[in-house]
Amino acid sequence: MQNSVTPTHCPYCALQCGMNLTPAPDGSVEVTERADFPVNRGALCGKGRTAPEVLSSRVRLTSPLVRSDEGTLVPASWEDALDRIAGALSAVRAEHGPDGVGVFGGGGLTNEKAYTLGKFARVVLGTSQIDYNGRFCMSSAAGAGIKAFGLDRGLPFPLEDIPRTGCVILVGSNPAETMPPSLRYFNELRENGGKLIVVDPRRTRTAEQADLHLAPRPGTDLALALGMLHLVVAEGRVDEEYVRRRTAGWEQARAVAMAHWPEYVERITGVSVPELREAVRMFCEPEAAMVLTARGPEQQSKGTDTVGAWINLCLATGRAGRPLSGYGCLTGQGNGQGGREHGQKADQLPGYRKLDDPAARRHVAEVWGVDPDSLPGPGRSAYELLDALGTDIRALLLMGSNPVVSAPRAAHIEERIRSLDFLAVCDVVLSETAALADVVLPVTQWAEETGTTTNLEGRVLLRRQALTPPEGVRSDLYVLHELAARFGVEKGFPVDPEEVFEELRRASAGGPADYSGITYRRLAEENGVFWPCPAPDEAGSDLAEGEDAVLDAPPADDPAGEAPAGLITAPAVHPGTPRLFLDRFATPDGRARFVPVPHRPSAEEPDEEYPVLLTTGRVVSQYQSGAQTRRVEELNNAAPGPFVELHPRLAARLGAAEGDPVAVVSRRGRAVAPARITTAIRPDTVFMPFHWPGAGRANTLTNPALDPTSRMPEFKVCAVRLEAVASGRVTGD
Ligand SMILES: Nc1nc2c(c(=O)[nH]1)N[C@H]1C(S)=C(S)[C@@H](COP(=O)(O)OP(=O)(O)OC[C@H]3O[C@@H](n4cnc5c(=O)[nH]c(N)nc54)[C@H](O)[C@@H]3O)O[C@H]1N2
Ligand SMILES: Nc1nc2c(c(=O)[nH]1)N[C@H]1C(S)=C(S)[C@@H](COP(=O)(O)OP(=O)(O)OC[C@H]3O[C@@H](n4cnc5c(=O)[nH]c(N)nc54)[C@H](O)[C@@H]3O)O[C@H]1N2
Ligand code: SF4
Ligand SMILES: [Mo]
Repeated sequence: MQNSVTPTHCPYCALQCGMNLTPAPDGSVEVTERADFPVNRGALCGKGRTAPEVLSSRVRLTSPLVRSDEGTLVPASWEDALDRIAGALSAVRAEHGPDGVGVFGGGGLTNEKAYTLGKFARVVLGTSQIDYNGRFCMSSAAGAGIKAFGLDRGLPFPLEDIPRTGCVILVGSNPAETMPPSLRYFNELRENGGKLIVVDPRRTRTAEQADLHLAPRPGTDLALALGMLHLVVAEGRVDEEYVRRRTAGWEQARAVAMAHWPEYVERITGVSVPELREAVRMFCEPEAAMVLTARGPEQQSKGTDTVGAWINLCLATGRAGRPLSGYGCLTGQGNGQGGREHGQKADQLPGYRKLDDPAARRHVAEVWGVDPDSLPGPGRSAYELLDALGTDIRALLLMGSNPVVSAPRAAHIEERIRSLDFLAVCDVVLSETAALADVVLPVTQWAEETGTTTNLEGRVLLRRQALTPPEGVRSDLYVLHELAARFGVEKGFPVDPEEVFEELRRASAGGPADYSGITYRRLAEENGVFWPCPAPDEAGSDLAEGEDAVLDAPPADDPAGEAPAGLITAPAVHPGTPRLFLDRFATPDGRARFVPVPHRPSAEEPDEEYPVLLTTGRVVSQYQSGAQTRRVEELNNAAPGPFVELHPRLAARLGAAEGDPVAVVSRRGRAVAPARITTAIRPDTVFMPFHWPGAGRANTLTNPALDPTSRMPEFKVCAVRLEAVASGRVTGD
């Protein structure tokens, strides 16, 4: 493996860009272009290019740490650290019952890790209290997708379809900063004569590329979509034939839209009626069109309904389940898609099965060799779980998240974490959350281990090991294997990722996210496989161990398996499903469902005391809680600290000049960061990126109001007031 080139994938976002890694004799690692991977065709953003720096032992953990009697974290042996975790979790279980132990996962974990973590919680700990940070990410889009289409997969088509459609509406998505290599698809769309509409309260780098930028007040996307649907009806643009043939529930949705007059919508959103009309024209005139949402409309206490309203617009105009048309969600984390399919979610079993479905319980329990009745029921959602720490949940095992920085109402959550009897964290660096732990385990990361992820297109990928991990670190799978053994469960928690994947295939067989036809070997030979991909044998789960499904793959010159049937030697493997819903939706009757969703205000609207709206998001050079990217010098120089983006009018009222410290105060707390003054934001709104801890932590301010369906917190809207900070050195931490 040493000194050879390994094709693999970036550790960070949901594009999962392909890259080649070559270790050099001096210990550094060279990243080079991997042009054969179609999603990014060699292009990488700065984070991907510099990702190997986080592999360096200068910035990472290389020994387990345990809290000493003096209260500091000190190095310990693996045996000691694992014994302490097993001992503490058993003690809590004995005293408070299995639900006294919580488990928190992440959408950055590979499918194998997410699967094993969910199994560990249910089978070894017997706890229902497991959830993950993906709940903070795209769970509202998932909820809406399931309601409307009967199935949730980020994009129902590959990115390569974007340049060939007629119009894309990007709602609350800023790929120029969050997925830079994907901009190519939108540029090609425009070169081909297609239109790009961006809906964002800020004129982002993405909005600057758009043919039309709509800048609604944060939290009003639902009204905006209703206003557009109203105009679609009023202007006679409904695709009646499609609505009749492929949907259900139109009359109720239509009635709700008709109650939302464009002038009323203009008052709610601040988007003018002519702009609305122009957007409708651009969207409806071409043959095909798409709506893509990201965190802007989703991270709202009405995120599920908001996405539902945009789906309604697609359905009424016949733009779903047809070539080059559809609704899609741009998922976020490296395995944001797969991480929500294999059982680390509170209500879910592998294969995107429901934990409260008796048939699903039977199927998975059989694969796991346990009694279905022994599986706990659904637990709490991420924020509710974190909020219960130190009360009903006394101990927590955390893998792949840094909630001290990234959870809403973070000061409260930090206090909850501190009140735990016991916290164990597996991480690659000493994150702000790991720093509070009783035991920290240093784990291997992307380039040092093999595993699969599922990108935003539903494409399952093999992220290959390219390097030997440093002394002292072990894999997350090793941790779960060893802990299970200490609980007397010797079998069923393999350390080898491929062995886990083979079991995951069987557990997912027949479920909505069916991976049973996918093998490591296939993934190594193809550029990913789109789920659902059932095993050739209908039963799926009957695949013989080690069976070589790939030998029956379609010929290499026909990777999509689209050659006339006669040319493929039977039995063919399933080619995977790049495009969903073309014949039918995944509902019992095959029809998509309209959901009648009236506008409603955000959980916290501005008032006299808190007159300004705060929204939050990302910058290109930092990733999430910053735990990894703040440790990379080049990225940190580019984005060294938090800031408050505000309009010159607000700044003038405050008497703040560029760079002056500004205090942002909400009902949850107060944050201070330098002013960044720009006309690119609405004058009633300020924006803060959330990548930093300390004084400028955006999540000190955010509102944990939850969406009733997805339990997603309202990261994108809360009410604040601004205060000038008189004597102002702003500390970054
Ligand atoms: N550089 C970088 N890239 C990343 C990440 C990162 O942390 N850093 N994280 C990854 C992950 S996990 C995710 S989830 C994705 C997120 O990717 P995006 O969703 O693109 O990122 P955000 O910046 O959170 O939000 C997008 C836009 O929503 C806008 N917005 C705010 N409020 C509203 C509103 O009420 N309505 C509308 N329509 N728009 C609103 C913001 O101004 C922002 O420009 O990025 C992934 N890629
Ligand atoms: N205000 C505001 N808050 C937000 C958002 C927002 O838009 N606004 N966005 C939300 C969204 S969309 C998301 S996804 C969350 C993300 O926020 P977090 O859940 O905090 O995500 P990360 O910062 O990626 O944290 C991942 C942690 O796991 C570690 N890690 C990485 N890989 C591995 C691994 O393989 N194993 C283990 N054990 N650890 C690993 C990293 O070093 C890091 O410490 O933040 C949410 N918070
Ligand atoms: S766009 Fe995402 S996957 Fe691609 S290099 Fe950047 S962070 Fe990595
Ligand atoms: Mo995310």
